[in-house]
This record gives sequence, structure tokens and C-alpha cells, in this order.
Amino acid sequence: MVTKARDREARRGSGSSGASGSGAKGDSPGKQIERLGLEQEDLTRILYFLKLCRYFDERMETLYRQGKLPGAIYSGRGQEGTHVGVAFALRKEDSLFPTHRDLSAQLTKGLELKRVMAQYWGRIDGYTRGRDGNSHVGDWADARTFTAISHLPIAYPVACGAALAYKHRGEPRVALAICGDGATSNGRWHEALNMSALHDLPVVWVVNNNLWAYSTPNTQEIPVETIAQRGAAYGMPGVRVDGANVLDVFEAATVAVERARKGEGPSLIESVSLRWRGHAGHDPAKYVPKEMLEDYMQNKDPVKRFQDLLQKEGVVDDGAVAELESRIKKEFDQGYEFAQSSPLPDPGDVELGLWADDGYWDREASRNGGLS
Ligand SMILES: Cc1ncc(C[n+]2csc(CCOP(=O)(O)OP(=O)(O)O)c2C)c(N)n1
Ligand SMILES: [Mg+2]
Repeated sequence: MVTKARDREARRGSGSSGASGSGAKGDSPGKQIERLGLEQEDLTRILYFLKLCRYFDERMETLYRQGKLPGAIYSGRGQEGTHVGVAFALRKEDSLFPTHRDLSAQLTKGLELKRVMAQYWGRIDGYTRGRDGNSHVGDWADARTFTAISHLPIAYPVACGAALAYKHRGEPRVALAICGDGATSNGRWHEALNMSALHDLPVVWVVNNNLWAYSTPNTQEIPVETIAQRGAAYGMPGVRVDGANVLDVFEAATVAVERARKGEGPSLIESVSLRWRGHAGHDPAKYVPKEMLEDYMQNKDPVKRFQDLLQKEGVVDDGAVAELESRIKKEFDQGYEFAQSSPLPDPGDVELGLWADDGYWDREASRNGGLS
């Protein structure tokens, strides 16, 4: 979430120069940080989210492999730079429309870790009150994230509708939607971009290009060189950024969000990374060349890169990093305990909450589902 310092920066309207980050501008990371108006508190918060999302992903996979976590897991490991970078550019009142892969973006936008964990174990304190698993999660009421569903990229047309509503109501809010590279081949993706450009809607289209759609590589998905260049077909700016560089992602997102908020219309951001794990927990991803995976893990790790940068710039020292790590571990352990002690849903409630007007989602949930 945007801190006070970021809010001030947004009001000053700076950070809007340059469309694709320091890579394109060629300035040093220190200069880029200055240009973006990021203060120590913001930078440490970005590092916190990067490390939290990585830690969460790793520990949840371990629990899954130990047979302690039911359902499926969709790892976003290696893509934290994209997730944290785009979500950090949003204000609380802006809305995020994610997919099954984007839990890290949702955590950055404000989902509570312990409730996410209750969601994973199908408990009443999860965001869907035990009605669905981890990938179909969202918190529209508070964090303003749309609950992801499977049909890709279904969040795109819904984000387009939300942006249309913001425009009609004259609200200075922005919708930001994420989908994968594979989802860009679906007609909905093109319809959403077209409609948004036609009506200058306050929306940012993010493509989390992790180079594979399940087992299909980019080369077999897309007949053009980059997804970003497709923005031109709809008369909107399209930029391609390095997902391993959270500052570049953040800068591109900030430019696009400000453009949208000013009523200048939508933008397309393609953020490139590699999916380090398989499509889901069951998939060993043997189709990804070993050398390529090693290269990304060793040289293009968004979390390590940003931590190294902040240490080099003197923003954090070893002590501050260790403090963040122990805080994250504690939050995870507390979240785990919270999830285990949260009841399962009451079976008698199964038919409730299908329709908004039965009031189920406005009431306190029944906590008689069989666990203490
Ligand atoms: C319309 C639609 N077709 C097929 C699927 C099945 N499916 C689920 S995830 C996936 C791959 C998506 O790849 P990509 O968009 O690149 O996202 P990633 O999982 O790589 O983040 C597919 C084909 C689906 N969910 N929706
Ligand atoms: Mg993909």
C-alpha cells in the first residue's frame, strides 16, 4: 500500500516522467529512487512485501508437499517484482483485478495474511468463508481486490466496467488488472483494451509475462515480438519492463496510474519474469530449460536484487534485514495458528450467500462448523 510519503508524491504529480523506468532513462538506481520520491519508509515497505511474498510462497509449498495443506497451490515465486511493483503504485481506493497467480499483488494491496491462510485451509475466517480455495480469493469490501475466478482473463472486462463506473461517477479512482501472457490470446483481453481506449477509461492493463502459459512458451502463443506493442493497436501506450527490477515496474505503473487518474486513458504494461515453479503444485515444469531457470534464479531474482540495492544504497543494513525476516516469520507462524483454530464453515449455510440479497455476506458468519 502507498504510504504517506507516496501519497505526497502522487499529489505533487512527479514520477510521471519516463515510461519504462531507469532502464530506459539510463540513470542510476539512486537517482531513480530520488526521482520517484521514494523515502526510506517506502523502500523498506517494498522490501518487506517482496520478502513476505517469497517467504509465504516457500513455506506454503513445504506445507503442501508435507500433505498438511489441502487443495492446490499456484506459485508466484520469481514474479514478486511485478506483483509488488504494480500494487504499490495504487492508492487504497483504487481497485485491483488479479488472477490465480497474483496473491503477492493482493497481499501488497492489503489482504491480511492470517485471513489468507484461513482461506487456504477452507476456514470461516477466510475471505470466502471456506467456500473456495486459495487462488479464488479477494477482498472487495476492504482492500478493493476483485475475487479471482478461473476463466482467463475474466477480470479484464470487469476492470473495464469498474473503470467505466469511476468515470461516470466522476471518482478519481483507477482500476488495475493483471493477467498472464497466455490470457492475452483470449478475445476478452482485446475487447477490454479496445473498449477502455475508446472511452479513455481510468484503467491500467498489466500483463505478467512469465514466459509460459502452462507448458506453452511465448513463441507458440504470440505472433508478435512483445505483448507491449499490442497497445498500439488500441491507441494506448505500451511498455515492456523487467519484472526482476521492482523499481522499474513501480515506475511504469506509477506513470500509467497517474495518466489514468488524470483522465488521459488506459495504458498497457508488460512485465517480464520467469515462473520459477510449475503451473500448480502438481506440475514439475520439466518443459522449462534447466539453464534458463538457473539463470533467472541466480541473476534475475527480484527479491535479492532489491535487497542488495537497498543495502548498497545504505537504506537498510544487515540488522534491518534480519528484523524484517524475523517479523515475517512471526507473522506467518501466527497466521498458521489463526487458520488452524478457525472453524470450518457451518454445513447448514451451504446455500447461503449465492445471491447478494440474502444478506449472508453482510452478517457475521456462523462459527459452528465443527472446530473450536
Ligand atoms: C478461458 C480459459 N481457458 C483455459 C483455462 C485453463 N488455464 C488455467 S491457467 C492456464 C494458463 C494461463 O497462462 P498465463 O495466462 O500465461 O498465466 P500463468 O498461469 O502463466 O500465470 C490455462 C490455459 C482457463 N482458466 N480459462
Ligand atoms: Mg504465463
